[in-house]
Amino acid sequence: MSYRIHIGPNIRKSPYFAATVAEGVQSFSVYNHMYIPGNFGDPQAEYDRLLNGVAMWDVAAQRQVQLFGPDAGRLAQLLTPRNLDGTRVGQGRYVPLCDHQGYLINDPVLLKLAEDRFWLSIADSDVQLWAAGIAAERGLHVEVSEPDVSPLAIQGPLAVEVTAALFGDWIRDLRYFWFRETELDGIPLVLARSGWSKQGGYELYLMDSARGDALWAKVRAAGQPYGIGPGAPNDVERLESGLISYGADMRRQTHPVTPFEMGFGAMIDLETGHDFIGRDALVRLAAEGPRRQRIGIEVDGAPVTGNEHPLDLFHQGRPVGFISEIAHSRRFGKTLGLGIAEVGLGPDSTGLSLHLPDGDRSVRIVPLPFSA
Ligand code: THG
Repeated sequence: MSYRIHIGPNIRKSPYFAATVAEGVQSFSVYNHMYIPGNFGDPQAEYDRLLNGVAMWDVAAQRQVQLFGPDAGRLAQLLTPRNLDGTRVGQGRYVPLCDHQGYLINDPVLLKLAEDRFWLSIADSDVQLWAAGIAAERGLHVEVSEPDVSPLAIQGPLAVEVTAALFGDWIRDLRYFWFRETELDGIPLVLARSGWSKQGGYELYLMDSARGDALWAKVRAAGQPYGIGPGAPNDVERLESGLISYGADMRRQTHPVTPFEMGFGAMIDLETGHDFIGRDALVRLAAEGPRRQRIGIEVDGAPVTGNEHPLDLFHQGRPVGFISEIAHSRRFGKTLGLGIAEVGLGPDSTGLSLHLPDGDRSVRIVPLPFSA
């Protein structure tokens, strides 16, 4: 390639931007109108740290949408089909958001900070505009804003040691997706047990963007004995682990998908009658039954390292779905892909293929989660 994406004032910089540049960041992507590091020049070392050691990621682009006020809880429940009854202060939940047609528009982590204060830690779409619009049109008493909050992830099997060294042993007992408001030498933050990998870890939600360099340096120093190094959300690991990436796997404007198709059916509560955006559409879709479903594939032939856009999936020449992301897994010795396809295609289907830049490839549907 002979072109570059330029850095300019229309895209925001993370509070960790300077720190990641100093670490030798080699590429950025754009997520929630903010640069997010892609890699630091040695993908294999970054993958190995995530699987066997510990990595630190600038994930400030996981922006927070804050709901604050007496109707904050009502608005949170209105935004997601997941039943939030029983969610406690200090607890996080994975909460798909749908539009009125029942299509997914984001899949945030919800943090309940207080009875009247919630954060939606969002994937790549403009949830603040959406939530503010819904709140105003429904006459709710709630402020919707984007607070000065920027997550830094510590991921990998040794993340627990690094985080304990920084905050103390209480962090070992934190349950998955739960969090606590705390500070690190006066740096205000929320510490959560979460992160976009299946290797375990924590996320530090920095609450003062002026302290990005300081927080980065403290985590790096505490991680030094454990071989910590920089990294970024890892496409190979996330495919191996079956994590969903809104924007890659689905996007409302380009490749819309319903929660039933995405495999979120068990999270959707249509029984209790609570009101939420998209309810009527989901009731209808549930009655009809899904026409498409999430699939995993293995790609035959030479390793494929990635794809620049969703790829049409063909069955004996007929388009039957799409593959959203492909990556080669050394661990499993296979090229893996995730996608959406018509129901009825199963592991026994033959004649499935993709058009790749270097020619047609046959592929096989395999059960999720992937394995070696
Ligand atoms: N952490 C935080 N914010 C985020 C993400 C994150 N915002 C953007 C994006 N990631 C939101 N999407 C996801 C998708 C998957 C998960 C978390 C956020 C995830 N899924 C687990 C899984 O699928 O196995 C657990 C799901 C569950 O138990 O309900 O962790 O990573 N702060």
